[in-house]
Amino acid sequence: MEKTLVLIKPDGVQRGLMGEVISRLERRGLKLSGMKFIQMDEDLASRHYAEHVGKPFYPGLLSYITSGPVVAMVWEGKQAISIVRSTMGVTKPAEAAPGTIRGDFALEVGRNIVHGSANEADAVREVDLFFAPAELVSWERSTDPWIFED
Ligand code: DAT
Ligand code: MG
Repeated sequence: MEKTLVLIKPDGVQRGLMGEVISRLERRGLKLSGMKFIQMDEDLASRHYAEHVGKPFYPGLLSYITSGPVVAMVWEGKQAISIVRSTMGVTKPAEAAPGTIRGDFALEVGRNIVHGSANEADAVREVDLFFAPAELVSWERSTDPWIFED
């Protein structure tokens, strides 16, 4: 089972889309293993977005992600990383397919509602950045056999 970090960014929170985002991941069949409502500070934001330091959009990205509270979550499942990414839609909402979170609720890259880890290495690093091991819950879900074949 893979774990991946999902953030509902400040625009998603402000626009009342927390339930919508959580609901889509939940209905898809992914399993929640951690969740917190936090205000990211500059230190956490710069560590989270370290790969983007020096890019032209970096200052705007940092002020956006620290502009209000976010929901940080860990979702688990077979291929959870790519499933979250495809459920979110591509980075630029104008190009995101309708039916995806970004394709249904967003228009601009600087207000794209959600974050999902891009690959296995990023997922491990990002989950570790936002959650202590004791904050993650490993639990049996009675519907798992109806979602996962084995
Ligand atoms: P993603 O969030 O889909 O993983 P990313 O890691 O390439 O995308 O970039 C992180 C965030 O930075 C992205 O959600 C929005 C912002 N961003 C990326 N490319 C951008 C661009 N060309 N102009 C403005 N903001 C951008
Ligand atoms: Mg990314």
